[in-house]
Amino acid sequence: MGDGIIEAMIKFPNDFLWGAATSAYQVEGNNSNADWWVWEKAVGKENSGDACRHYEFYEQDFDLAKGLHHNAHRLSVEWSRVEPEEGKFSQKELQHYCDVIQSLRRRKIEPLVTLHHFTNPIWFSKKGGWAKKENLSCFVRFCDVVTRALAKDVHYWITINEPTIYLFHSYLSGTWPPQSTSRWIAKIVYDNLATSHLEVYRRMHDIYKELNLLRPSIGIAQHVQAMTPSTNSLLNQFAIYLRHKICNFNLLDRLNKHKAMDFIGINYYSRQMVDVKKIGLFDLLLKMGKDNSPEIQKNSLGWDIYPKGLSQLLLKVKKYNLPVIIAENGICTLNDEQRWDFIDQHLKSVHHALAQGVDVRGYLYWSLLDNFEWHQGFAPRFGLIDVDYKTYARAIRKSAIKFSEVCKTGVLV
Ligand code: GCO
Repeated sequence: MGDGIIEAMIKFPNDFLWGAATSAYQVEGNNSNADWWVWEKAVGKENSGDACRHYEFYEQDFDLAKGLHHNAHRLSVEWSRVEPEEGKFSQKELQHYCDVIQSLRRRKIEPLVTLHHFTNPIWFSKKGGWAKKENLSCFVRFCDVVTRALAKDVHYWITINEPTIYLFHSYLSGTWPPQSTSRWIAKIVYDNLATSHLEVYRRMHDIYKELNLLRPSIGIAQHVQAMTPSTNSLLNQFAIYLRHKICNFNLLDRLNKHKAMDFIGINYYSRQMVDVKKIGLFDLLLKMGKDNSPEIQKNSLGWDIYPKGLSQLLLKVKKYNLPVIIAENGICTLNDEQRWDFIDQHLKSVHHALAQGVDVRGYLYWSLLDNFEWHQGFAPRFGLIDVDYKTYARAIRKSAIKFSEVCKTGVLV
């Protein structure tokens, strides 16, 4: 009987992490030593500029998060700030991130720190970036420095955000810098990203031991997509099998084999409608159909909203037998009721997975603030908090208030 009642009122575990996620380049502003900074100007994309001026306003932003009952917050350390020139670390910028973490701690908000979130220092890209194996030691050194600086106040770390998405946009589709489209290079980059995680994971654990600190929890944030077939053809079924294996789970399988994850960060937004008519790698892995049926809602970028896909994927992740944190889940929309509906439906989906025994430890909405959505600029509005890009005024959305009730009580009504 008890279980039935708990299920009906949708109660999350007591120590659940509740909050939102951001990344440095998207919110801080003026990350002028990053490769993206140069690239967005060179290609004439909307510039990130001052972004949300979160670099200056982080205290106020964390006050807002605290007021919304968040007990966790995900942020990233901008490599190009901390190491603007190769081998020269800025004490001032390291101190800035120490201050940021302290300011979360003072508010009793658990920080989750990402070490790489899509951007690189200009000097790193000039050396060939992730395509050169000999460059990996640069990233490892940066992680070493940041770990030593923040270790005593940080328990949760994410080494690399969405390696497969970074790989896809930067090294396959050619949408993001360095706009490479060579499959050969992409394979090298993929291996280099995986190798870096393994190396950094080990080093970070060693540093914590050396500093006599409690064992940290180190993971990766993996972007996963649900898949539904346009028809139940064998080809569609085969494509779905391949896409799960290659795009969603290959990296996790690989890192898990090395026992190099203490938790799995899951970033979930949407599903793919799989519509394959021809055999061929491109069609099998990338061919998409469109679902224009009225019951499928879309966000303002046209991505399908598919809440049950989240629990389907969480059930697949159960095989790793590791704690899971939803490191990103969110919607860009100008309709705030749609935002709340999205959060509500996805939380129900997370709860469904919890009830099936998936060890989900937290949910971080993407994002705390409206922010710079990469090549899409500032138009997509993902924030719990609206940002006026003329005055930088923040306005809490109604969806944020509704979400804050769940953060406060752990109950979804
Ligand atoms: C990603 C990133 C974020 C995005 C968010 C919305 O998933 O691509 O982690 O930087 O802004 O996902 O697209």
